[in-house]
Amino acid sequence: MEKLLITGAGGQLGSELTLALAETYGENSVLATDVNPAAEKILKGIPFRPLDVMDARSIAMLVEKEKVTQIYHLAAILSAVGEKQPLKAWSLNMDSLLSVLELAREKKLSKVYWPSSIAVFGPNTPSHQTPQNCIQDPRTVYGISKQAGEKWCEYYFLKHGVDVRSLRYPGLIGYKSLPGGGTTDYAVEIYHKALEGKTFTCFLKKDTLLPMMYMPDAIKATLALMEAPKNQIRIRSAYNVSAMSITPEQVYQSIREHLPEFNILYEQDYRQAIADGWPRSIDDRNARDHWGWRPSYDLPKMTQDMLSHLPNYFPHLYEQPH
Ligand code: AKB
Repeated sequence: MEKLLITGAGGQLGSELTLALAETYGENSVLATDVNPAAEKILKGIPFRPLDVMDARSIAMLVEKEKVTQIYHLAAILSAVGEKQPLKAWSLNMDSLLSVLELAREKKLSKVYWPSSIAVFGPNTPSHQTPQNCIQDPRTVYGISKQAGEKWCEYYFLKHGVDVRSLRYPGLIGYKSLPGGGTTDYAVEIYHKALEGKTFTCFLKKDTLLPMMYMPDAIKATLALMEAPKNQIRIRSAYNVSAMSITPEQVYQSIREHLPEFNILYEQDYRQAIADGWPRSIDDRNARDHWGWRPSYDLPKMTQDMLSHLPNYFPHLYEQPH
């Protein structure tokens, strides 16, 4: 029987992916971990252990004790926070990945999942329909760590046969969890502010076009990649995946279709420079051809879904005065 260990299970992707994995493979096949013990609360009874991914020995002991066969290594410091703590971001993102890959080699784990990002690209990358293989010149520590991480994943596959798989996620938008420290976080916060009836101050310019994906699509892509037969996975660095390309103004206008009173202000900060170096759109034909990737959500469908589900997930934020 497979046993899946998830690191960073309390994070934006982790909290949703952990629930999806528990639903797909059964709660007892999943062991959620996070450095923050409070993550246990949002994981709805899924077996949980506190775990600091910087502690390689503790990961190894948990893998041994719990007979773990697969690791979903999601813990990371994202682009915006990474720029504030570059050395910490580098060591957390890289050292923990190397500990997981080494463990996978030593213990012959059956699979490893590790998320990459569009942050591997930079200002000299072709920005429209960014190809799978092209110049990558990341300008953030997060992006550099994802670029190096991709090469390490490929290396462990080629040299040691570790079945490690990865996706280059665009900005992720979901209603079940809050983002933590990314440049694309505005696209989640804007929905919260709209429902709270407050003006949203956007830290990116109104016409900043970025690739984004609704969380159900991100989960669908991850499960499909991990379920695909080994011989269909022909890219062992990380696959480009894409769903939609949108600007803050387009997100704002799509919300106003439902909440016409909603207001926005634009006040860019240091995250604008990060976003300016990232692709505008992504060519994901390899993911489509190799393992059948197809997104289901565009902007109007996502906005409708976000606005209808958010109040149930964060009811304390949206209680109406009596
Ligand atoms: C971030 O903004 O840092 C992340 C990402 C695109 O990887 N959401």
